[in-house]
Order: sequence, then structure tokens, then C-alpha cells
Amino acid sequence: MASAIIALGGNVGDVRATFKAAIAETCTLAQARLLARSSDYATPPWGDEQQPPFVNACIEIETGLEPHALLAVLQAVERNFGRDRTVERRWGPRTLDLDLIAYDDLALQTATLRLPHPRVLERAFVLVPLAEIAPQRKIGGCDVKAALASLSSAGIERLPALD
Ligand code: A4P
Ligand code: MG
Repeated sequence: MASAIIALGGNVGDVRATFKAAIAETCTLAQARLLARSSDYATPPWGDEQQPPFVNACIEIETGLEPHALLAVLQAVERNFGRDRTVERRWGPRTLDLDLIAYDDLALQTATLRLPHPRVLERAFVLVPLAEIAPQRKIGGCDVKAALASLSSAGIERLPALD
């Protein structure tokens, strides 16, 4: 069994409802156990600023799937929740983005999958929720809390739990 960290993001539709259903579907399809789930956070758009704010969150799951099979599950779940890569622009609006941030402490680089996720240490919208559930975790040799300390978290707000 491996511990996998998945970052969730979205800014189209009822994103928090999408997250809830997408987490359940991911766990079913990946035969995974949910080990931790962060709060949801409202975050200013990064990369392409001409779009609505995002909601972001992170989960940790325990799964027996190997990394490429897990990525295929994440992409299937994105599609099931309305993600259509053929009509979107890079860093633009989307219903659901599921990025595989880390898989145990595996380092991997293939045509379709890089681990840990190459841009995670630059992104407060990933590290703020990740620091809530795994502050001591090392990503590419750097601990989450230390990486976050070097970034601005301006405008990132924790959202109250839905019941
Ligand atoms: N890929 C390689 N490694 C991985 C990995 N570890 N996890 C490949 C997931 N995918 C991985 O991904 C492109 C390709 O990366 C996949 O086909 C996969 O084989 P994608 O999800 O289609 O592209 P993307 O999401 O547009 O690219 P990227 O760089 O992941 O962009 P982002 O950052 O996810 O862009 N601002 C805020 N505040 N919050 C956000 O969540 N998100 C974006 C979207 C922009 N700005 C944002 C947010
Ligand atoms: Mg992505």
C-alpha cells in the first residue's frame, strides 16, 4: 500500500459539492482509504489571473494502485465531473483538477507522469491545504511547512466546513 497526496482545484460550478462527490468516487475507483482531508480554501487565481477565484483542497489516500493507474483514475474522475481538456486553456477555468502531488516518496519522470508534481513547491494554493494535513511531509526533499514559509499566502482563506 502507498500513501498518495492529491490536490483538488476548481472554479466552475458548485466546486465544493464536486469535491465531496469526486473524493468519494476516487476512493471507490482506486480502492483507496481516505487517510486525511483538508478544509476547502478560497484562493486567488494563479497563472492566469483573468478568471474567477478557485477552491482548493488536498487529500491523502492509501491505495494499492501503482502511480500510472492512479493517474488514470484521477483523469476519469475529472471527466466524470465535466472536465473537458479539448476546450480549456492552460491554467484556465475548470470544474475539477486532480493533480497527483506525491506517491510515497517516489521520484518519477515519464511522458505522462512526474512525481513529485513539478510545480507544487511554487504553489501556496496546494501547500496551504497540504500543510493542514501533512505539515512534516517531505516533497522532493523539502518539508511542506518550510516550503510554504517562503511563499505568499495572501488572499487564501479557509472556508468553514459544510455539514
Ligand atoms: N502530469 C504529469 N505529472 C502529473 C501529476 N503529478 N499529476 C500530466 C497530474 N498530472 C500530471 O495536466 C496536464 C498533463 O500533466 C496531464 O495530461 C498529465 O499526464 P492537466 O491537468 O491537463 O493540465 P493543467 O492542470 O492545465 O496543468 P497544470 O500545470 O497541472 O496546471 P494547474 O496548475 O493544475 O492549472 N489557481 C488557483 N488558485 N488554484 C488552482 O487550482 N489551477 C490552475 C490550473 C491554474 N490556477 C490556479 C489553479
Ligand atoms: Mg492538473
